[in-house]
Amino acid sequence: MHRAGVLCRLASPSRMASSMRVGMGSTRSTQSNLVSSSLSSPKSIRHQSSAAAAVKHEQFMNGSSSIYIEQMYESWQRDPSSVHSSWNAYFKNVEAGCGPGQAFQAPPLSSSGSIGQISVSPTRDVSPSSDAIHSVADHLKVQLLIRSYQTRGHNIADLDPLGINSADLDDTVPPELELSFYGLSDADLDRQFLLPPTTYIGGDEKILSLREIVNRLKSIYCNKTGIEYMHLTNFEQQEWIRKRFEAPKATELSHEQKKVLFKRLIRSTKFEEFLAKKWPSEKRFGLEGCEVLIPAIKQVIDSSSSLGVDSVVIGMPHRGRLNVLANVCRQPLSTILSQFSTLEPADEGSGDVKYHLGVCIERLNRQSQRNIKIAVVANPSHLEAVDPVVMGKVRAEAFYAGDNKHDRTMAILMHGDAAFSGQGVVMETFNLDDLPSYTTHGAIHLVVNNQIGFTTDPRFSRSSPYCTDVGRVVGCPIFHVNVDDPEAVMHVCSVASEWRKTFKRDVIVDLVCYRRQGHNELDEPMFTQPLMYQKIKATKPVLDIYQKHIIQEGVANEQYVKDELTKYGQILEDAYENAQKVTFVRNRDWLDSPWDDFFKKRDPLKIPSTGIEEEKMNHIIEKFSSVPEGFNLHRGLERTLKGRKQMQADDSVDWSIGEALAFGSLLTEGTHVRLSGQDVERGTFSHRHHVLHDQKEDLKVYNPLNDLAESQATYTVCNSSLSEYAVLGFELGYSMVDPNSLVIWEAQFGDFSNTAQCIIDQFISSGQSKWIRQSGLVMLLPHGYEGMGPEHSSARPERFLQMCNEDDTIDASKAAFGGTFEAQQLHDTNWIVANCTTPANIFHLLRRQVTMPFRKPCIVMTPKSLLRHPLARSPVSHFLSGSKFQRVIPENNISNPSNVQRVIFCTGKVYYDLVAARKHVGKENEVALARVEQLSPFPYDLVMEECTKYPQAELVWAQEEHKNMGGWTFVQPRFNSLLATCTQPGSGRVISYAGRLPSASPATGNKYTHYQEQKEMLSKTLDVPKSSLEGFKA
Ligand SMILES: Cc1ncc(C[n+]2csc(CCOP(=O)(O)OP(=O)(O)O)c2C)c(N)n1
Ligand SMILES: [Mg+2]
Repeated sequence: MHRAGVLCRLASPSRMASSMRVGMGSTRSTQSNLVSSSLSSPKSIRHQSSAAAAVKHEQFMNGSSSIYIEQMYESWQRDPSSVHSSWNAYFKNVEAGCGPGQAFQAPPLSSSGSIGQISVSPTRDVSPSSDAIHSVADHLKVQLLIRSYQTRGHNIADLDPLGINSADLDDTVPPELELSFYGLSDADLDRQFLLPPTTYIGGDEKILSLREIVNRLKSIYCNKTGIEYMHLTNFEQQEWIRKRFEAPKATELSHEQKKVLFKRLIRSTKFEEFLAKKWPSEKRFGLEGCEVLIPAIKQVIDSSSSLGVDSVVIGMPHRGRLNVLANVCRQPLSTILSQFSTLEPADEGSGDVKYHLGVCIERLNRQSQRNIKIAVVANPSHLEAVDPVVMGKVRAEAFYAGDNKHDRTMAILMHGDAAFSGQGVVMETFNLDDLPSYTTHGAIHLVVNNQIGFTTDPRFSRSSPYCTDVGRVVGCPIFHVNVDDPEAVMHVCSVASEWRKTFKRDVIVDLVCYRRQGHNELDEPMFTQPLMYQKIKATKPVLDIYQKHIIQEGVANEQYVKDELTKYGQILEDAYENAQKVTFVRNRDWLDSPWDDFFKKRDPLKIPSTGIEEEKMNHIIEKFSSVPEGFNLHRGLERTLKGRKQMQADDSVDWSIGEALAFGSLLTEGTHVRLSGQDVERGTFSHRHHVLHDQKEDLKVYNPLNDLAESQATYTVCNSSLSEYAVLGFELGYSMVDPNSLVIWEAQFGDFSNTAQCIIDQFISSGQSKWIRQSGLVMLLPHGYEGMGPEHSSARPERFLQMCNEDDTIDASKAAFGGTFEAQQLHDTNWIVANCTTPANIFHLLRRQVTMPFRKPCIVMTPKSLLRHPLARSPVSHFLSGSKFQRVIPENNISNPSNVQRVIFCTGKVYYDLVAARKHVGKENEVALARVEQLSPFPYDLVMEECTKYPQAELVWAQEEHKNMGGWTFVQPRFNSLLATCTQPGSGRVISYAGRLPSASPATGNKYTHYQEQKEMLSKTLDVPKSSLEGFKA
């Protein structure tokens, strides 16, 4: 076990006792082993040594003091002279066998209710001098005082540049920061104290006066930086932070660094000023009040770049975004400025407002002299929604770069104070932090904490002291810093970068600032925050403050300042002039994930075949049906694997094999496949079993699809945390990095996808249109009415269909069916919505995602009962070369189409119910059943073929979903416009509906009602009385 872990575990009296027992004469590492064994053995605890017992039962021992005393004790063990003589005496006495209260005696104290109420019984056998005892007690108190500053100093730090709000919403002074709490007073200030090993405030000095101790603690912990780190459960990490803030001069910058900082502040400030001057009535969500954000990000990037990072992905909200694009990413100023004019877009896409746009650039970092790629991910208004998308993108970038520990790839996430504490996706994203298949090994978070969210002040928008408290859950250190001290900001940013590099964990920099304007530049903040804005009006911009500071310090003179201001002013004017010459805007300039050459080699309107060679199929099924020698497989799974082989032999393979063949074939062709979601490794319905668990050895697993060939691509299948919003966002981000991949997110039940609605609406459905960003992400959504109640029946296909961009009418007389019709439809659609009924069809659909010459998200309603349905099988030939995805599966069993009186179109699992019911009522020659497997883009051409085959027949759309749900409202206008305009026989017909009535709830919770409704639907569809379905069971 890690030493730090042990120490933390000891931070309670009982654990302290254990450590003392085993620590006597033992090394730290053996100590840790012994500690765990002693903790697990009550007997051994009962027989602990008297030394430990003595300490454990001291009345002064509590959770806080124990860690100090342990430090002292360890130090004393190594070298008795390393601790004060009073401690030396105390530990000697303890080891000599003094019981609790006997090793020293503290003097009585005056203050009541304080921790200083140390009263012990008189000594018996040992009587050290009363001076020594006094001194031990006072040292102990001073150590506690130091620890209290380390723990709570931030509560009284000077964090608010306005001086009106306390950043932690509490303006009281924690009592443990007062001398009186320990029974100390001003009279003690000049007494000398040996510093404990848990502080670096002394530098080379081991002894300081109490006055100096308090002064130093105040300047470190209660000045413009508030450091929250004592919640970390790792002692080494705490020590690391202490060193970086407590050591004298730790936070100082060189003159050169100060000048760089000043120049960056000029850019940040003057950029906003310039926009305000040129476009006074445009919304831009300026950075005024937090201008230091630009130098802060740049400092994080510089430091990280020096530490080896070469790719940074940034997620950020509206505030200051243009400034970041201009001054951090160095998007050409004229390109940014041209966004303020009303110019026609010159390329595809519907575009987005300027403060949502992304960008991706690669350039030399001047400070580190290393190349660095910086991407800002485009995002919607929906605050924090981009967080998981950024994390997924970072994860994928590192994956493809082989940067497994994220040494070279990292995320920077920016947040507003209100959104950071208010939005649940923040927590969901943090929760991915340490999960093996999701971790990005730490992100750096920067909070623009302007102490307001639109018109709501923090006292009404959060219930926790700081807006950053969510980060404590995952053990982030949190650095709060007053933006009026830009040098302090630079220091925390450097420490944050170094922290991330060292510990590969998240870190938060809380920039406590203000918002000089209203929520946007057109808003009047005095309506709601009159006092705050009076104060803001009287507050000088940080550039003025810092300018004065560097001149006073002699870092720069007036002339230098003037020159720098003029230089940047000229840059802005030149850019403005250039922007006037721009005649169009290009959405492509704002692409955050460009796939430069990938599609250039492909015919844009050709969908290659998706069948595979028989040999490949045999190999995959062979692997998918076996485990390595010596692997202890569950008995039930032995049967499952055997069954897989048998299905192939019987020429009738099931869903799990169809899926495995799709993944396996892509993997062997070099395409990375990633399947993520809740319980996906086994599969919610236990059909998949892609990760087999040895029954005798913990964590020994076998993943057959990762064992297909040496040269295969990686298959990642990972059970996710119980989140939809963050995990779907993550997978979307992952899918944005390399088009040669199949990235799939599966919902436990399709219904649950609605907790990720923002990712679906704002990114997946509209992402390409807004940001010309393609994604081939697949969403697998279990769907189907099987009597499982309102929440486990419907994946809400109607919603996905309603968001399709396809026109719901067609002029069939003019449409050019055949040729490139199918490819063109796919090219134009915003996403594909499918509901497959055969293993072969899901196989082809998944493969088509990768063979298509472009990328489209694909939403698939997937089955539950069909996973085991004896008819939902495919013959081997349906997977082989020459076979392809069937957008419509026509009726194939009717020999004489003229007998057909009714053609039933349907989609998904209801098909099998209809097949069985049709047989039950003996209508196999009169009723034709056609399956629409791809609902969107709507297969007009194939649907027309089906209608034309039966020109006299009635056309019915059957569905098990309620009338206001399912596919009906989507297909109805399409069928009818097709039939109205086609010139083939049977034109002019309309399609009628057979299914459940409209409803507010997706499905009944009552099994009986479910069966009644299902029977009703079947009787309507087949046009038979309900009584004829008596005894029928689907
Ligand atoms: C999910 C979501 N809900 C509501 C809004 C509307 N909205 C836009 S900005 C804003 C206030 C944000 O405050 P904060 O996070 O502190 O950022 P600031 O604007 O202060 O920089 C709100 C409520 C939004 N954009 N996203
Ligand atoms: Mg805010």
